[in-house]
Amino acid sequence: MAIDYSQLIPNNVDLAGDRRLQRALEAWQPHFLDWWKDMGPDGTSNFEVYLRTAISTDSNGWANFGYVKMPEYRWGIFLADRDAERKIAYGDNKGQPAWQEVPGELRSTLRRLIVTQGDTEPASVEQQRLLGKTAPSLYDLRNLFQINVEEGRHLWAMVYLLHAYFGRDGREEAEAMLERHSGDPDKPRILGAFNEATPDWLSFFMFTYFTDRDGKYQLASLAESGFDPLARSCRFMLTEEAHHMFVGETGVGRILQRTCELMKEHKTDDVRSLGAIDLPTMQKYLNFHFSVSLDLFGQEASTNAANYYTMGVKGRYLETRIDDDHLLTGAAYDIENAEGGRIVTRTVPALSALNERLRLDYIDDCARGLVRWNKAIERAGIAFEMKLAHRAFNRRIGGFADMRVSPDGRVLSQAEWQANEHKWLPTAEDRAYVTSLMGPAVVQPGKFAHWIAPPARGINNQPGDFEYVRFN
Ligand code: BYC
Repeated sequence: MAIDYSQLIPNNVDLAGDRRLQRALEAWQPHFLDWWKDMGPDGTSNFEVYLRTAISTDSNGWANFGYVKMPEYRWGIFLADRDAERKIAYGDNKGQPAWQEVPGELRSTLRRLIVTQGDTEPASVEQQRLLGKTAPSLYDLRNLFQINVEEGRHLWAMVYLLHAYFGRDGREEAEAMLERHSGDPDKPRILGAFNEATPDWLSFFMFTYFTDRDGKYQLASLAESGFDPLARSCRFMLTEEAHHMFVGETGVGRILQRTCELMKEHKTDDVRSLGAIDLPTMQKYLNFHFSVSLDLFGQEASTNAANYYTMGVKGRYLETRIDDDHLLTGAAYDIENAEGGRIVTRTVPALSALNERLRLDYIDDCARGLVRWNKAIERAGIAFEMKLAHRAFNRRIGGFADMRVSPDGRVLSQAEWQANEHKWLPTAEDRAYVTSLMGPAVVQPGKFAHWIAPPARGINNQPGDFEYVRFN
């Protein structure tokens, strides 16, 4: 379905056909733009950036490239096409037509999920606000801005749902989305990982690898929602999300590549003396971002998750491809959990284990990128392996939150943890070192900061010295 760009708010939901909704969203738009000015990428209002903008939601139209002045980016409302035959695939309402309106009894549950999802989007823009000042290249700067504008659009996607389907409460929630801020002690963002700082590009790449991947899994679960407008919104958001994880995977990969090149060339592990990021420090950043992202899946055993599923508001990853009854009422599932200070495997009702199951799907997906990174390290002839920490490591949410566990899954005393934490998580000194490498931004086309290798190919197949950002 083509997107109408002649409107103040580009959309493919026939906004012009609903004047009240259109006016309400047009009243929210300046608040969003004020927020972008205050909390979005710092000092970029004159930049022209080679961005991709969706002109339709099908495979030909969603990646249309051209220079855009960032504040003039056309944030809009794009839903994947409607399947008029779509049925709810699971839970008590399995087989019923997908809902086009919010069922009264599910109103607060759905609103809460939409608000939680929406809140993460501006949060990540806020977290990345200063990174443009230290970009390692124009290519990376452009990718940062692409991610920022799309996260802004993902906020629009959720705000549209709130305005269109949740009346006054929804409008209030949409305002509150711009009032909470990442890391604000009084009005923080809802989920933990979105209140952490993203102060440097190693953190940014780890964030886009691990935390955006939570986005992929949560959006995929919400794409199974019985509430069809939510499902269609999430389906389109997923197409954009893939690029964010690509930026993370290749970003980490390029730092690794540079480090390995220097290790080989100078026959040393001490690449800090050569101005690069050593492999153990990268592992520590990985441990941090992986563990913080694992928390985003919630409790291992969750009645919320069971209720979402039974009610038909949030499914499993690729629900319709799973071969079972899609009710799960009698089914059981094994999960690792904490009991009496030990990690034990327990069999629990499958319905209550849905968060954990999604987390396990996510962990498998995370592991795939590590295989590729490790192959590159191996090809360089270096004996080092990046590893995913045990999922009980460094947790704040769920059964493991009160335990101390090493990256290889050993339960530790507090004293053992304290004695070793500096080996597993970035220390203040590690962070200071990584920060010291950052900036000023490298802005000559085709040039890259010393600590990162160039990408294998350009965006939209542009040449290596392409001017991805014009500063005017
Ligand atoms: N931090 O029964 P549980 C993305 C709360 S990322 C703080 O397990 P549930 C993106 C929980 O709210 C994807 N609180 O809860 C990425 C609950 O509170 P109440 C974001 C937490 O509901 C990068 C209590 O603990 N989308 O898109 O099953 C850049 C009990 O927990 C946390 C979504 O998350 C936490 N980490 O699961 C940009 C999808 N975890 O009820 C964007 C929508 C749990 O006791 N959200 N709690 O007050 C959900 O599906 C669920 O809310 C959660 C939590 C999976 C997050």
